Amino acid sequence: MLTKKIEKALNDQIVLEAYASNSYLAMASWCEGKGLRGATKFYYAQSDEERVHMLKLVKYVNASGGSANITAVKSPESSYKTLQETFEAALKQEKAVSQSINQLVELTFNDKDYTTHNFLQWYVQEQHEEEALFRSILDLFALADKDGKSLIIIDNEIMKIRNEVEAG
Ligand code: OFO
Repeated sequence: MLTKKIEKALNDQIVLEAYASNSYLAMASWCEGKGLRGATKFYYAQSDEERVHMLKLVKYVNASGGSANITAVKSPESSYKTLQETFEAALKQEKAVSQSINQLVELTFNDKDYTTHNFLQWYVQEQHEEEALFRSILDLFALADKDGKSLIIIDNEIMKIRNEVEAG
């Protein structure tokens, strides 16, 4: 059974995951409009993953005697100047989500809710992987500066990275 405090914190996290999903959807749409096939595929898939993260929380809250609230989510940023800017914004967003997960973990530990604490470990690991993924893509842009690689090469690399993620 969730305490009211933890139920609220989990509901806040549901909103964050929904926002992350919408935000990647907006980035996918922006990339699609620019003909960037790799980044389009990457962000559509990322948006789907964030929706799965949201659903896991919704189901956990409901299965734990709480009520998952589905609320309005603020509009995501939808205009960018460059592809690199989308990945910088994405990494910033992932860092904010990681911080929120860490606060949730701390809250469940302090309240001795070890079931939720255990449930959240999956998110801790996921955030670690996602931050690393976005950093590795931003590294490509740093390389491009030095070697003069074109945007299309970076986009192909992003397609390969996404395919590797899907292949596990
Ligand atoms: Fe939900 O995994 Fe990142 O944000």
